[in-house]
Amino acid sequence: MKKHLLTLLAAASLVACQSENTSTTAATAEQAATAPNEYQTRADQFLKAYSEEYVRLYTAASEAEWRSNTHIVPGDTANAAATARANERTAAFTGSAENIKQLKELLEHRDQLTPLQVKQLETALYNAANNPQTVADVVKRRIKAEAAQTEKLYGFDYRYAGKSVTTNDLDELLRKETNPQKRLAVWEASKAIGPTLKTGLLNLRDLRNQTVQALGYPDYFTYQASDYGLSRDEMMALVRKINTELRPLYRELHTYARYELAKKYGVKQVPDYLPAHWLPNRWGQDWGSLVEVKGLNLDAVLAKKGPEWQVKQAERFYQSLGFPALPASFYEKSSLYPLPKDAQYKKNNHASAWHMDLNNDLRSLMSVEANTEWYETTHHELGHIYYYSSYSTPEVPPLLRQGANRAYHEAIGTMMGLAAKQKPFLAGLGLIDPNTQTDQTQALLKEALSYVVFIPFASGVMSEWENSFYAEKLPADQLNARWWELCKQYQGMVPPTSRGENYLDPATKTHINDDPAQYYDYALSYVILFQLHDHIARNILKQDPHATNYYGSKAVGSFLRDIMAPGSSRDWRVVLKEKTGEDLSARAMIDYFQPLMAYLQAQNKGRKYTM
Ligand code: X8Z
Ligand code: ZN
Repeated sequence: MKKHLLTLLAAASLVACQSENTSTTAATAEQAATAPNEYQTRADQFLKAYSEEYVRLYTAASEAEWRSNTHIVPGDTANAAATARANERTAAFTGSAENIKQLKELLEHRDQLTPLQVKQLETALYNAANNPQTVADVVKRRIKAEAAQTEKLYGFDYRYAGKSVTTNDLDELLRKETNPQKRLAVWEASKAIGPTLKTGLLNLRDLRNQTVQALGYPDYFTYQASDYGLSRDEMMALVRKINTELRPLYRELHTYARYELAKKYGVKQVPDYLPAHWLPNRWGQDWGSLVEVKGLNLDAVLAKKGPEWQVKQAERFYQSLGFPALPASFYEKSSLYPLPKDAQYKKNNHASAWHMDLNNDLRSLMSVEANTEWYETTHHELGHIYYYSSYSTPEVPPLLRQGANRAYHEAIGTMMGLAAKQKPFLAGLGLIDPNTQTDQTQALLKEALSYVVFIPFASGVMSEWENSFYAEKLPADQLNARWWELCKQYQGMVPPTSRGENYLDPATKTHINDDPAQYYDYALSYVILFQLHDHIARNILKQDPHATNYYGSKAVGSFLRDIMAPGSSRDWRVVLKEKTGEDLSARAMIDYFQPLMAYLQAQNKGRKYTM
């Protein structure tokens, strides 16, 4: 995930920004171009002082968080305590009664302010709602509880077959192990962490809800959705629509997988729903590794190249589009690879990208190994890193150094990961033999098993569960039941054995704990990335979207930079329309996979459909 921690930068020049903000009127644009009015001068002074302090505090908090995520000694709470202190200091400032008062006052005169000022003030007020000091005690307890939950989450000792194992080990076993009994044991080992997080998560739900309620948001889910300018109902309607649109394709993939996996595991009676431990991923969110495409076996190539090469290669790809080399500090300060086996501490095992100082201190936390999953993730994380560096410019004030919306931030790197696996790209790099015949349908099937399969998980299970959890006050004795109800409904997946309320399977997903109520970001990011990819392939490269090679295209680089460079200073809807000619829509994603429908329907002929 993207760890968004504020930074200091040079005082932002508050020039009027072009156009699209709805509050812009010709009159205000004109005023801004001439002498600033009284309110603009006040806002300017306020934002300058505010931003300086914000960046200073945020940088300190980033450093503490970084330490908490990269150096975890179970039982030693010093890091968690330091992180809590740093976050409390940031909260005391961003949520101070005085700042909230000033922000609200200034925003009462929004018609007199420049669009860029309004955007910053709104962002600051949005940030304040996460930390209002009118409920200082609640905020303080939440910060402490979050630090403790992180420690538990990443300090957990996963055990399989009597030994400590990493999540990388478990993931690899789930991709490769063919014995169903062993698979069950691996899957269960991966879920052992759930119950340890239950008290903490329930406590966090209340504290997160109470925090944002102080500034008038009914619940934490609504608060997060408002960052897109959407109500909770609008957000849920959007993710449900995406899910419905991709459902016919998912239904074919689900049927196909049930029959193929039953064959693979030697089970005669094909189950109506997929047992979770049959799937090559802890949550059934990505089944890409089920299919191997002859002539396109990336794992074999990557194994020879090694993990460092993957990171460097991702950087080279971005550079080839015209992006700069990563600063030396990226390599010096990041934590990119698994810890040595004998390390006396642990680190966060989930990939993330960090904008430490909202300027040039860019870091990534990963545990890269040489395989397709990490190759993809490396491209994903560098997408965040290049997004950070694209908007870290004097034109973009610190408060607006974030994605056009959160989904854009997730979309760029995932799109680059998709592009970096297509045949012409791999052949262009000399990683595969361009003359080898490859089966295009199998290649598309493999992609669908990653990208399409993800949608019911992200826009269905995760979003619905968190909506129930935060906004609908899901009772504490129905947490796991609701999770599995959603898994069945959306993914057509069931637990291999009964999973009562003594388990907490949703909490085994990182984001449920430390990136709460925003997993729809990823679902939306997939939709957006296919829109961007479709545009790039057809209109910039003039290539088939299924067989592209972005490498070396400065035109693609400048297209992406145009999207990223303004940060959140431009409205995300306007940006999408301007860059692709479309509103947010699953159209491009559906079109991309359409050729697979006929193939899957033929494969599934005579098979029983269950969803
Ligand atoms: O969390 C991530 C990234 C970090 S922003 C590795 N992703 C989601 C996940 O792993 O569940 C990328 C795709 C979905
Ligand atoms: Zn991400």
